[in-house]
Amino acid sequence: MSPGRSVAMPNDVIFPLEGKRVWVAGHRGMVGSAIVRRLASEGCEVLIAGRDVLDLERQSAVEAWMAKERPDAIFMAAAKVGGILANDTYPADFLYNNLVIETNIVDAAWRNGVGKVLFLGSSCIYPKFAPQPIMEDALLTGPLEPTNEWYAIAKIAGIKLAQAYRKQHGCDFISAMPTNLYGIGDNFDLNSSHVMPALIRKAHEAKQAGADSITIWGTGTPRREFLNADDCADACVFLMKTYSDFEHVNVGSGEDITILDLACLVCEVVGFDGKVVTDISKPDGTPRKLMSASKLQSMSWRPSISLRDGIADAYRYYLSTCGQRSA
Ligand code: GFB
Repeated sequence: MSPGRSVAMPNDVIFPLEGKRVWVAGHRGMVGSAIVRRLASEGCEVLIAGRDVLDLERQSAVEAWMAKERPDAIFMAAAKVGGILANDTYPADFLYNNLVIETNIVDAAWRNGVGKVLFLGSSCIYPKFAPQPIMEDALLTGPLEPTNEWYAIAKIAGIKLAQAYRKQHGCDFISAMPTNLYGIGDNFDLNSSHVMPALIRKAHEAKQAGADSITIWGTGTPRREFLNADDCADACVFLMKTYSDFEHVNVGSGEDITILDLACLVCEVVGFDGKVVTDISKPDGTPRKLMSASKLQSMSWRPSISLRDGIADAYRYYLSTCGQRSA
């Protein structure tokens, strides 16, 4: 049995949230805000702290806030995130900011006797050429993808922090590794965003301008797996309530798609019928990162939002916010 493993059956609720004080660190981000929405039906008290109240990069501030607010559980959704170009351009920020946020929260959680912590990582923790679909035990078996190794190292450190505090101090700290996420609250800035919001924006602006094509980065051949942020939030709440073990858990849809096919699907949903052109001066990144969904599926969790429906929702969100300016 792994260190600190609970003996409960996988589907049993071993950590009910009802009546608990639950802190969602990073509640303004796409995943954090989805977790806050999801927690509305759990009968818990949701704690949030904006940047004006709590700077997660200051250890003393995190310790003081935690000692005062005394959460029973924490979802660690706070992170500096971005797409391939942002990761490649700001390696120091992606490494330092994420490391410091993780260490501050995990250590303060232990010092304040927090009952459960769920750390959120990313599928880029796995080796660039990991066998597909990627099992959880592929971690640290090969070199990382260079465009995002800084972020990946920080996220691997987060998993190891959770494991170390579980092993040394008996803390019930667990980790979930989501695949590429998209949805309500996404970042649509073309320089720093992930591919999905970038494609939605490009297709929308091309439609508005009557253009005959959109340009995507790289060759269009890399494959990516996508999960809607609301499905991810549901999986995180599920794991918080039912999972207690050393190893992290992949959170994905179990299916992937080429970037070119994704671009065509986005154009269809947005209603843009022009061409998709590739810009091979931009990086492709990892050729493929389809995670195995078997561990989470064996606990009987499945996503409920199809890729097409999720893109339509994300497009509606885009139109209701940023898209208005160019509509
Ligand atoms: O989503 P994305 O930026 O991140 O890019 P990664 C995925 C793929 O889409 C790459 C291509 O092959 C990009 O070249 N792509 C095509 C585009 N057009 C565009 C575009 O207009 N914008 C963007 N952003 N991409 C990130 C990591 O990797 O994934 C992070 O850098 C994290 O660390 C995150 O793991 C989930 O999937 O390549």
